[in-house]
Amino acid sequence: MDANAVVLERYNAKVFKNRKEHMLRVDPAAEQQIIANTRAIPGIMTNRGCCYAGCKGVVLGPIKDMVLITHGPVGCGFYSWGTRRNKAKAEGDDPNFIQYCFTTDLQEPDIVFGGTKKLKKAIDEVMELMHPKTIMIAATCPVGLIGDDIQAVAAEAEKEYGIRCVAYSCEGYKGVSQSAGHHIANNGLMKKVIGTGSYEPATKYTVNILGEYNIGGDGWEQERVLRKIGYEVVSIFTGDGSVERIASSHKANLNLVQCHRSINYIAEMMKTKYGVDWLKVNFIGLEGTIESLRHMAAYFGDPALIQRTEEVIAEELAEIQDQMAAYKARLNGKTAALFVGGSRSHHYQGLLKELGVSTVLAGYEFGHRDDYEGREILPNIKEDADSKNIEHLEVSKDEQKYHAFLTQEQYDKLAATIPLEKYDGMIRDMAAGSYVVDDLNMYEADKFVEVLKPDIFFSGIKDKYALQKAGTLSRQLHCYDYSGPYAGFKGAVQFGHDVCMGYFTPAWHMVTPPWKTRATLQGSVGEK
Ligand code: CFM
Ligand code: HCA
Repeated sequence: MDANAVVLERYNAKVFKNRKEHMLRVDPAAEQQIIANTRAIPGIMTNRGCCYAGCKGVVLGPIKDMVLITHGPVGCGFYSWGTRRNKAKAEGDDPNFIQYCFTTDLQEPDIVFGGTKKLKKAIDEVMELMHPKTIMIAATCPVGLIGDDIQAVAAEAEKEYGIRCVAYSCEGYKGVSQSAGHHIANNGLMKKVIGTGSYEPATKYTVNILGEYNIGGDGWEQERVLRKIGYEVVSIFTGDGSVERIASSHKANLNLVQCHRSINYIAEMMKTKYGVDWLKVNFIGLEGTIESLRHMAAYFGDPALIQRTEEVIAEELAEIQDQMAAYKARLNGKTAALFVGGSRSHHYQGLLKELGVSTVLAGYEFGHRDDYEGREILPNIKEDADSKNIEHLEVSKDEQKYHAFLTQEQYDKLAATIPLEKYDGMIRDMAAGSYVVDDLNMYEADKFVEVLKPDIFFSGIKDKYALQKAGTLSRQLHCYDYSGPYAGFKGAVQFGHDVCMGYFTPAWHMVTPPWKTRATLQGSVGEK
């Protein structure tokens, strides 16, 4: 039986035709394609967020030493206040503004007469109360509709206060999901921040971790292991991030790309502008972590570094092997469905396999085709909805240079042996017969659960409780249900612990939901 066909059966012809293209059943013998990053059908309960969420919430939100002002009605700032678990610690006497929420609280008169005065006033207040060195401004839908010139306000603030002030036109309606917001945020960082810093790395083996937002402390765990080996992490984009470090990130020798979806733009632009190579890594799962560490060591090519890498791998593994084996013994043979934003549905499959759990269904809210199909077979993705609307950075030929650290010959040799600037995509890592569904909606999630009966459904806050009330364990892969870290060696154990804890506490099976015993909606047609 084809689960996709069962799910699609319910739809009318038009919706059927649209949704069919967003689903497939994995066949490793075929080069499979999927439609992604297109507009959700109006009326369908998509799980996606908006452009503002991707720019303000995801990419800029975790930068701790700046004030981020939401220019718009109060709801956008308020509902994006403290909802993502991007942890951050203050460094020395430097400020950490992460816990605050700043918004201009636009009202009807501002919509009629313009909101720039209020924005200027907000900047004045922020300067008086917080004295940040950097202010960033994120626009919400009405700001774009009424045409407030936020760039001009930012330029004025830079002059008046001698600070860095960057405005982002990331109105929620732009693009088709959070993804457009990542792109806008990346462009702003590239134009106004990266390349301006004066921090000088102390060692030769310097890296940035791109697309790591320190959810539940993941970035800290990665940094712990990297430091132990002998790397210096110049900056993390943007988990526990600081403008100061991001500004100096061009001085690192190698960019590690954890979440390809949200930050491949910066990796590309830094390659073009500063010659910094990038390497796709995955620090989720033991195999992923080990492979990533080995690729990094191979990139730098120093025998001492390669040896130290192996020592650290052996040491870390020895510490956790027994615990991993104990969790595996309990979880072996279970099945999982994964539906997260644009990279975790792929990244977690390896870790689950290490715990004996196989993936029967996986999908992204807003992944692009390269996230599903890999990027080396899709050099020019025509249907990239973001690219249609959003400017790409132009970098002059003069600015391009190869990395001083490697000769061209060395570079070519390395690129041929380790997967520099490549990404394999999710489909090719999945088992034959498993399902891939893009932009899954609540009806489809319910139906797939009915047909495939996964033991665990990894998802987010929007569907967690509906799934659990219907009897399926659901763990949140966005916020880790307030646990974590899940990255690296120690994180793998924490993940195993949390999944076991959830699975062997079958609370939801013990309650009979009211809709199983009585009608919850009643009425009759035609009566007055
Ligand atoms: Fe990248 Fe993310 Fe993700 Fe993402 Fe997100 Fe997130 Fe996510 Mo939520 S940047 S694509 S826009 S890994 S916030 S830290 S958990 S949907 S899978
Ligand atoms: C976002 C943020 C989010 C939402 C999580 C969820 C996050 O998309 O704007 O839906 O559970 O990780 O916090 O993805």
